Amino acid sequence: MKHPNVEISQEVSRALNFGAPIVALESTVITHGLPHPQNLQLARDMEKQVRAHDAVPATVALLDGRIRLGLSDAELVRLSESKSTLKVSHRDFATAIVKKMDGGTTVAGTLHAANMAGIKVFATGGIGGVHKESAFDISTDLHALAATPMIVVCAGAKAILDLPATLEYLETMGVPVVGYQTDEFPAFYSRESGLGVSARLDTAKEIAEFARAHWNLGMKSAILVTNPIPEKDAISKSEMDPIIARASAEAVAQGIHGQKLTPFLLSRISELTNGKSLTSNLALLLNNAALAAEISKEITIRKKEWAI
Ligand code: PSU
Ligand code: MN
Repeated sequence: MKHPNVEISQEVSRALNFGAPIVALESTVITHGLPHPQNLQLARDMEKQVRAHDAVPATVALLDGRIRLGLSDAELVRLSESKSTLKVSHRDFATAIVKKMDGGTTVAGTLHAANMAGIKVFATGGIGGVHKESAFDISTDLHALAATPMIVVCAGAKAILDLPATLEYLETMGVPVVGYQTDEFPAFYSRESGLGVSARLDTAKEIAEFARAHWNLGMKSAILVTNPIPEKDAISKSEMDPIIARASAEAVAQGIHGQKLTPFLLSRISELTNGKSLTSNLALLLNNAALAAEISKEITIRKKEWAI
């Protein structure tokens, strides 16, 4: 793929040419989701985890107004240290390009860029969704999931969101919500939410076959694979609920909304749990990178035969 605003690293380019397994990684988690220096550690560990599972990581971000897929270590450092990066969802790409800015791509932004390059699998922590604090705050992530044929591995969505409304929205938009080895939609820090998924699948191979069946029918949406946080790192819903309610009330009281809302809630929750939520966050991200790599291997083995 050649595009004047897009630059793909040599390693990712080569993997694309050879049809080798690739996992796209987002970068809002680095620029706006986690504090320094844990964000840098995480960015490095995500890449390492993908490699340990025999796939090539493609961290997506904007640097000097260029859409980049595959970053060097020095570029990860730069992204993790910068205080003036843009949070890049669909409507922000052009801003970053004309102003030659650095930016972290959200789930929506990463989906768009990775799909342009022909990557099929993407690992993240949690997707954006329908917020509780104001009636029209619905993340672009949901629209991007409806319109982009990729497999997105996440740990569900944080209970900072209105989870029933988020799931209703995904249903309306025709996005399959797959539970990996679970019948329950996971709620990020917690394995439980009391909400269901549209299908349960137990292996990476089954997920690849599911994607093929979905796309072969002409469906254009993503497949959202929800992978519960490992048991040992989970925080129970009853422990998280009051903390989330408090962070949410503070956001309303301080008039925080729009793009700033998610980062505010994430950092307040980390403070209110004395960093316990941060440890969980890192663990689930690595768990998702591993599953995404396994799925991308299953996809690439069959890519030619399946013509996807
Ligand atoms: N949820 C998390 N951690 C995150 C995000 C969401 O638990 O870091 C980030 C993701 O990059 C997601 C974005 O795509 O926030 C959604 O932001 P908004 O709600 O403004 O669309
Ligand atoms: Mn929003």
